[in-house]
Amino acid sequence: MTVRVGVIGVGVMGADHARTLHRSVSGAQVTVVTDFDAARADTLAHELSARTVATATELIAAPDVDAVVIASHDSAHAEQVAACLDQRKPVLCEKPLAPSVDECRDLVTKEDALGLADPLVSVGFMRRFHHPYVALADEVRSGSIGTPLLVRNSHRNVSAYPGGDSASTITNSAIHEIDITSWLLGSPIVEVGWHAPRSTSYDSSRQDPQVLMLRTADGALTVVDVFVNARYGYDVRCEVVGETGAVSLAAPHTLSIDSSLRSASMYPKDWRPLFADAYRRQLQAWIDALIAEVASPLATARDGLRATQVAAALIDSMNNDGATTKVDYH
Ligand code: ISE
Repeated sequence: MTVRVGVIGVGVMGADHARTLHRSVSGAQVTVVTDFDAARADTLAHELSARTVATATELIAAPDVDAVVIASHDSAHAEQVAACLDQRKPVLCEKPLAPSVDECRDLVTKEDALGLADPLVSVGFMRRFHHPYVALADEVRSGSIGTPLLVRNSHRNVSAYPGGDSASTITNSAIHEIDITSWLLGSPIVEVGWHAPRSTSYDSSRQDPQVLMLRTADGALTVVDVFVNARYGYDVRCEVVGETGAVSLAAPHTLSIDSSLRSASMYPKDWRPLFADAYRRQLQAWIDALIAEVASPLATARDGLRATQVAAALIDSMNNDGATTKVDYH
C-alpha cells in the first residue's frame, strides 16, 4: 500500500519533509503540495512529480491525498489541523501544534469528539526520534547515573527567523526542550521561571538569549538557555546530572579540522543536518503506522497541548518579571 501525502507549506521544513518522503521513506508518495509562494510550490512539485493546488483547504480535501503534513507558519496550524479532522485525514503537524493553549485545547476536544480508536493528529517533536536523545533517555532510565537531579540544555541558532518575538522564541524554538524534558524524565513540568541577561544587539525584536527554568513533578530542575541569534552555529546540548553520574549528548559537530597547529570543529548552519535522520525516522514511523492501521508512535495532540501549556506559563513568567509560575494543565 502507498500512502499519498499532501504537504502544506514548502519553505525550509516542508520542502525537506517532501523530499525525505519522496526519496527516503518507503510506502509514501507525495502527490500534492501547496504554498503561499506558488512558484516555490511549482518548482518542488515538478521535482517530485506531484501537483500543486492553490490553498491548504483544497489540498486537505483532495481525493489523491490520504494524509497531510503541515509545515506552514505556526499561526496557520490550528485551522489546518482542524480541517484535517473535518476530513478525517491523518495529519503530521510540525511543532508547535499551535502557539496558543485555546487553539490546542480545541483541537484535542475536536479529535476526542470523533471517538476514533487511533488518533488522527501527530505532532513533529522529532527529537524523540534522534538516536542520541533516545540513547540519553535509555541511559537515564537504566539507572546508571542514579536519580536525575539536574538537566542542562542549550539551544542556539545562527539567526532568528524574521517576524518573531520573545514569545515565539519559546513557542517555536524552546518548545523542543519543553517536550523533550518531560519525555526524558518521564515526569510532567509543573512549575517554570523565565530569566534574561542583557539582550544581543543583533536583534531588536526580542529578548535574546533567554534562560528558562523547568521544574518537573519528580523534583528535578531543568535549565534551558535558548539563544536564537547566537551567530556561531547551530548548537543543541543536553546534560542530565544524576546522584552518581552525568550523561550528555555528544557535540553536534559536522566536521573536525586539524591544521596550522590548530584543531577546529565545524557546526551546522541550521538544525537540518543535525536532525536529518530523526526527521526521516519520524516520517517512516508515521507512514508505517498508517499502513499497519495502528496508532501513530509520534507525539500526540495532547503532547502538543501540554507543551503549549508549559510555554504559556513561561510567557506569563516573562510578563511578570520572572515570577515562578505553576503550569495550568486544565
Ligand atoms: C525551528 O523551527 C526548529 O524546529 C528547529 O528544530 C529549532 O531548533 C529552531 O529553533 C526552530 O526555529
